[in-house]
This record gives sequence, C-alpha cells and structure tokens, in this order.
Amino acid sequence: MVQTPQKEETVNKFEKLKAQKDGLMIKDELDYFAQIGWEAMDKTDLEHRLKWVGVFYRPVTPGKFMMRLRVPNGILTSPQMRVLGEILQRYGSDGSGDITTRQNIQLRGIRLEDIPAIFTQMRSVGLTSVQSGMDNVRNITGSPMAGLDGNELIDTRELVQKVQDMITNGGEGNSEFTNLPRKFNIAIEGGRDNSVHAEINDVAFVPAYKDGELGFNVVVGGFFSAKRCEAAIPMNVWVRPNEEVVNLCRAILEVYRDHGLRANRQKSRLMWLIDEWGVEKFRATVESQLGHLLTTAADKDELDWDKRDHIGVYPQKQPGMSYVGLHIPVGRLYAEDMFALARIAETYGSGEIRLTVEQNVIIPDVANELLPVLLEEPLLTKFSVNPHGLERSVVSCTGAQFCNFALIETKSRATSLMRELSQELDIPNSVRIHWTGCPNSCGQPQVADIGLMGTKTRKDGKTVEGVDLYRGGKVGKDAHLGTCVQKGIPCDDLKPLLKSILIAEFGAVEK
Ligand code: SRM
Ligand code: SF4
Repeated sequence: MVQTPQKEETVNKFEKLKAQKDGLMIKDELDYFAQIGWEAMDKTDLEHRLKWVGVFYRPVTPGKFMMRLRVPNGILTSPQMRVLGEILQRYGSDGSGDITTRQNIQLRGIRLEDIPAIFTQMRSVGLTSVQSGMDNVRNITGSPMAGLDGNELIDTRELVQKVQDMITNGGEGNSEFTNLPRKFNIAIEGGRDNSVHAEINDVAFVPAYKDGELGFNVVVGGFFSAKRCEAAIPMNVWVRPNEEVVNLCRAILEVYRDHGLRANRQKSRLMWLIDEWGVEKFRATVESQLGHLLTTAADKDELDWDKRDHIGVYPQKQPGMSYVGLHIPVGRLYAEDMFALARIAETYGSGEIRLTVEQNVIIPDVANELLPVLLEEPLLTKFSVNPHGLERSVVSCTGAQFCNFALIETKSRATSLMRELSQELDIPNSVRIHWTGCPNSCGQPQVADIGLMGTKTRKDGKTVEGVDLYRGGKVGKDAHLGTCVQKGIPCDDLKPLLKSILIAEFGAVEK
C-alpha cells in the first residue's frame, strides 16, 4: 500500500499535503466544490489536489480551469471528440483545447460548477481525466500508427490501454498509485521510428527480438526537469508484448512508490533512485517485487528508422486504405474544429481520430477513393496536409497565456515567427523547432533540431523575454538529447538568428 516518507524532517510540502489527504479523495467532493465555488475552497484542495482528477486551477485565469484528459495511445473516437467540443462550446471564446506533447488533450475555460456534469458527459463516452497531474503516471504514449503501419512490429493499443487500466482502475482512480514520489512517464513503442521519444520517459518499451521472439527491451529513468535532463538507460530486461508489460509496469511503480526519494522534490524522479542504487539493484528489487527473475535484454533493439511526422497522406497496411495526417498549428483546437474533425473522421474514415506527440492529428482508415473529396474539405485549409517546412514541425508548450511557470509567451510567438520566416524563406526539408516557456521543458527543446527555452534576459538596460538556444537533439533511431549552446537571446533578436541558422545549416534560401 501507499508509503509515506520515513523521517519527519525530510518531509517536503507536497509529501505533507499527500499524507494529510490523498488527492483522489477529491473525487467525492466535486459536487460540494461546485456548490460552494472555487473562492471558498481550501487552498490546497484548489491548487493541488484537484489535479488528481485532472482539474488544474490556473492562477493566470482564476476561475477558468484547465482539464487534462487521458488519451491512451492518443486514440479518440468521434463521439469522444464531439463531447470534448460540446464541453468547450459552453465557454465561448474562453474555451479551447490543446493537443499536448504526450498525445493528449487539455481543455481550457472550464468552470468549477460544471465539473460534475462534465465528468458525467465524459464517462458516457469512456473518457477519464483521473490521475493526470501531480504525483501520478501521465498519459501513456504509444505508436500513433498502431494497427495501421505495414512495417509495424507490435501493435501497442491494447497494451497501453491495459497499463492505463491497471494504474487508474479502469479510469475510476486507484489509490495504490496516487502517492508516487513525483510524476511518472510511460511510453510503449511498437514501430521502428521511435515515434514516442522512448528516451525521455521514466519507463519505455522498445521493440526487440530475443532468440527470434518479438518483444520489448526496457529502458528506464529518462526525464527532463529544470535541474537535470537525462535520457533513459537500459534496464537490461526483455519482456513479451502481453501481461508481462503490465506486470513489469506495476512492479516498477511499486518499487518507485515504496523506495523512491521523497525528501527533495528536485531529486525525486526515478533516475535519482537508480543513481543511488545502481541499475543492477534497481532491477533486482523489481524482480523481487514481481516474485520471479526477468529475462535479460536482447542484444539490440529494432529502432532503426528516422522519425516520421505522419503529416500528409500515407497508405495503410489494409489494402485500399490510407491515413491522413493534419497539421494542427501548435496543437490548438476550438470547439468547432473538434466537431469538424469528428464529422470528417466519421464521413471518410472509421470515426477514429489519433493524436501525435508533435501535437498533430491523424485521420485513419480513409478509403482511397474518398481521398480527393476529403482533401477538398474546408477544414484542411486551416489544418493542412502539406504545411510549409518551417511551420510543419513546430511544437510548443502552453506558455504564458495560461501557465504561471512561463517566462515567455510561446504558442502565439511560435506561430507568428514561423509564419513570417516561412514567407521569407524557402526550405527543402522540415526543421523540428520546439518552444518551451521555462526550464521545465514540457515542449521538449532537447529533442529538437532547434530548441528554444524561455528565459528572462537584458536588452538596452531592460529585462525582456528571451530564449536559451538548444541544438543537436536527434530523434528516431540513435536518439540523443540536444544541449544549450547559447543563453539569453532576446526574443526580439531571434528572427535574424534563426534565419542565419536555417540558411547556413538547413539549406534555406531567401525568397
Ligand atoms: Fe509539463 C508542469 C504542461 C508535458 C515536464 N506541465 C507542467 C504544468 C502542469 C505546470 C502548471 O501547473 O502550470 C503545465 C500546465 C500548463 C498548462 O496550463 O497547460 C505543464 N506539460 C505540459 C503540457 C500541456 C505541454 C504541452 O503544451 O504539450 C504537456 C502535457 C502532457 C500530458 O498530456 O500529460 C506537458 N511536461 C511535459 C513533458 C514532455 C513529455 O512528457 O514528453 C515534460 C518533460 C518530460 C518529463 O516530465 O520528464 C514536462 N511539466 C514538466 C515539469 C518538470 C518535471 C520535473 O521532474 O521537474 C513540470 C513541473 C513539475 O512537475 O513540478 C511540469
Ligand atoms: Fe508551463 Fe514551463 Fe511547462 Fe511551458 S515548459 S507548460 S511554461 S511549465
């Protein structure tokens, strides 16, 4: 069962609040909160515990909450997308939705008094937001092409769902895993191109053949934080693509919950425990938690392709079918976009809508003869299948519009700067540019060709918004993290700098 920290003097504020009342208990108080209103709520419940049900108080927009869902493997049905649109519609211009860097959706503008009704609506279509914030396991990512890709090795969909169900008790909440030392990220990759960024997860499964049998090698400890960023390291374990994955996730989470470091929140992610123990002891402790020995890792994994962005039209393994990847600028959706996506998915596809960690959308299962009509849909002028190379691969975290950690505005700045640059430059290939508003790195600048991390800097004697420049992030096969190469560039000076990098290194030419 849930462990609380051993020594009184080592207890930080967050451990105290979890020990006082488990965040999940909030679930039974939502009707009451809706009656009394957010201003009358206990401050700790408001600012922290609500996150256990995926509801985030936003100090930037008091009274308008953010709701973070869980979208396992990034797959939604059109009725689910329509329900999300209906929820947002109520909030008019305040209501928007963002596709996140974990293949997930966050809704904005939500009022506390509506939350009980929203949860009822969500439950009616099988959606949950439980355990999506604070010291819980985040949305579990999986191959966006699962079940569609002719070159796929393992279909990740059922596995991701099973792991989520284990952790969340089928979406209802599971107090076994609501008091982890810190957040926890899990990814399951079934293809060759490492579409989930396995290396930046606390636990990731990557396809590998062991003695001719297909399963997963397991890597552990990847994470980003303001203090430290690390790529995951091999756990020297191989598992079959079945219950073994679920059981291993459970055992790792139990070990992390019961032994993870809790004194200093800056040193609580899984890698800090692995540092302290060494990976051999970590592995042995997981084995004893499981009650059996684990199989040693296969010599090599099968991640041997460059990463694909899935934007455009591509054939599926099902004959006569294609999937259509739409570019959603910085992941932002409004209610009417959600309704249009739901309609398009039903009219031309199987009703399924998939999300990617690049904050884009895939409509699968489109019969090839319907493609010409689909490509004429008005929505595709907004969400292009063929965006300019500079707009195509922009990823951005939330930034100052809604996030109180932000040091700069990101989404609107990223959109306008990339639009300006794409009007001035021709470029042969897309360039992966990731914006993140602060060192927490939600926008993953370390995986980008060009990563931009918000900071404050000085210009003409004044403090201004600026960025630290990251370079060298490599994704797909042989992924490795980029590093900071230049600090404190005022945002006003960024355009000429980016232009010179794009011309010198990415083959861009002035129009
Ligand atoms: Fe994040 C905290 C947004 C992916 C590292 N992240 C936050 C908060 C909750 C802070 C807050 O309370 O305001 C942000 C909410 C802002 C808002 O209103 O949207 C926030 N993180 C996001 C999202 C929405 C960025 C996006 O625009 O896509 C992503 C939601 C993912 C999801 O669906 O669950 C998001 N965050 C990430 C990632 C990327 C990833 O998972 O691949 C990271 C780095 C990877 C990692 O965690 O190892 C990330 N977020 C953080 C951290 C630093 C964690 C640490 O160990 O220190 C924080 C701060 C914290 O947890 O204390 C943070
Ligand atoms: Fe907020 Fe910073 Fe994360 Fe951006 S990187 S969403 S600014 S916490």
